[in-house]
Amino acid sequence: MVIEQVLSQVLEWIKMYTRPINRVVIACLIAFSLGSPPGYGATHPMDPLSSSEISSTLDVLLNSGKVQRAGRMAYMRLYEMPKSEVLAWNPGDRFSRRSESFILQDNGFFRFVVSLDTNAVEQITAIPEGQAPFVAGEYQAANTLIVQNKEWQEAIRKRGITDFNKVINITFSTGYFGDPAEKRQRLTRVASYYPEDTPNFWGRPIGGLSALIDLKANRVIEVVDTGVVPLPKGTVGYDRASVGTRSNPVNKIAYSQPGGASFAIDGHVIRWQDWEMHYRVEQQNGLILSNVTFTNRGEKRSVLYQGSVSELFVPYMDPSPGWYSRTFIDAGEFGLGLSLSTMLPGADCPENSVLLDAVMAGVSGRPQTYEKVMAVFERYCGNPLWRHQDPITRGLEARRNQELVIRTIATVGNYDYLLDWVFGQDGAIKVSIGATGICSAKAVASRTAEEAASKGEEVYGRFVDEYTVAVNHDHFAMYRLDFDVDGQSNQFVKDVLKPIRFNRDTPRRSGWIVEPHLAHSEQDAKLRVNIEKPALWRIRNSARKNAWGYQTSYAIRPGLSHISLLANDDWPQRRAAFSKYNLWVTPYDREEKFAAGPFPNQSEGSGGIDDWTKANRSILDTDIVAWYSIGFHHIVRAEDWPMMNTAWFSFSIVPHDFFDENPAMDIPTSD
Ligand SMILES: [Cu+2]
Repeated sequence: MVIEQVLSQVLEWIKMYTRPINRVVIACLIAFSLGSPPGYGATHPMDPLSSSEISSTLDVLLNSGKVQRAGRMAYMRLYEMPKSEVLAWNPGDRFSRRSESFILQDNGFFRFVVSLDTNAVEQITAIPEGQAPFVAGEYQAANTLIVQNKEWQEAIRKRGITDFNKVINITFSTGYFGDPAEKRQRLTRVASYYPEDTPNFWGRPIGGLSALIDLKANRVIEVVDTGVVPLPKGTVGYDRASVGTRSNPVNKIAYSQPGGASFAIDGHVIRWQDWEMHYRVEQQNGLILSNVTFTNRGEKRSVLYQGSVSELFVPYMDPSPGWYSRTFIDAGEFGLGLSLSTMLPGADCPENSVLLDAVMAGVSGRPQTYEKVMAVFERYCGNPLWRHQDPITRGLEARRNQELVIRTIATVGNYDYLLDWVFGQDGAIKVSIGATGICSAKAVASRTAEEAASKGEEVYGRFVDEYTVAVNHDHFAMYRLDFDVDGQSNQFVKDVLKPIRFNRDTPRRSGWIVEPHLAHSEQDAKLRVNIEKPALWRIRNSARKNAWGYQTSYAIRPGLSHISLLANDDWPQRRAAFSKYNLWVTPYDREEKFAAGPFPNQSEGSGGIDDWTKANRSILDTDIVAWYSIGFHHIVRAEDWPMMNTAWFSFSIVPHDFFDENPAMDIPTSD
């Protein structure tokens, strides 16, 4: 190892030229500056905290005397080394390890940075804005409070339910609506369900009833009863016993890869053909990919330094008392990593998937294993990557499109989100989110839309069953894409397709040309997908050119993507302002990872991307981060009930003059 050789040479030099006492001091200084060996099993600076690192962090925190024993661990995660150090790191080199813990205590919400090299608390910061996500135990606490509340019991009895323990109470985040007094409280709004004879409680909402609870004061603030509504009785079960099996099944298709997987997982590094990437799972963002490179002609070239979901905003459109606050900011309020679901091979992912566990700190700060929450697999969907038949010779060449997929599934309440990163042999990455699960519904007094027409009960949603309206809503998934296209000096260019009129030298009258617009600062790069004014969005290296004289670049190719229609002065929109644009570009800042701010639970909306970009910082010829929002409006339909089929939305990151030619010309044929 190079560093050790250098170190031993330096030690020789110290022995020769210094006195013994100085030798010790200098040797200590050198050892300290190089970082002590991790000793916790991490083999890469981006590795997630291991079980032993989580345990050590907890020990250091408890022994420091600066943490309340009754404190609750909201997040504990790797505190990344500075980017320059990670990039300078080579396998085998030593590196420093730090953890970052966010602890909910009686006296506030605090961040602790712990050095795992020195086992010391290095920083303690009080979190000024926003609150911790919901932590384990709070759901149960809210349930206990509500079930014992006399007013709530009375409201439940009025609805003909006598056994309170058969009511399921779900704790929703409350958002923030401008009352500063709420900042001193830890709020949840509880909705109740009465599943009775079905395993699907989401399909049996109790109408007209909700309650607001302060989890800090352990008290029910208010029970809101706007009147009794019939209990829905629809057939909403989705297990085999409820839905049966159809009489005309299709034959199963089996996946097999006789030669075994062609990817290798080495620690947390995945290698597949020309691709290499590092993965880890964290409580807030879920899967984080780092150091994504593509090797071309023997050269390992950087594409992304890091990519992950940053936030997921799901506002519902019903303004009524039990519903107006349902404007979820899922990563920050519930945690996408904390919501990861176990995967079922053969349905959630192919049978040949490699399923991986994740270890994260639980609410007590101790390590917890989340089993089979990540799938890595290769797939071939029967499509050619490219093909052509020569019209004269009839010679046919075709190549199969085989891809590498890294998948996690986050089940956040009623919704399940499949979160895919799909790597192609052509150097492209497709990023997809698939929404499935159960639509959120309310009970209404009318049986069907015809009955409701005069009452306006279906204005904000759609009847999907008797006395049941599934409420319309949006999903906005914001991705953080820290591009390093051939290194860190990058620029953002928008190639506008400019319609032109031709002069009289040609029979043609019109066409379009490409007009590049180089973005200088953040405000130049707040963009929306616009089919009437198409443009190509590219992250381009400042200097490097391909063989044909073009700066190497990756394009962000949008898919169908909507933007938020909420008003800018509406609190939910202020809190998730990122949803007003499909694309943002910012200069790299290691602290800027969460598009709606690091702690959106009950936050008023500061500390997110809308705030950062107000400074209109330069994004020219520097390290830049692109933020892409996949947005979709969900007008619920009958076919989404009782279970919604996976609806996929995606965008791609595509090499654009990054190579000199199609890098997938030489992939094997099918035989
Ligand atoms: Cu939806």
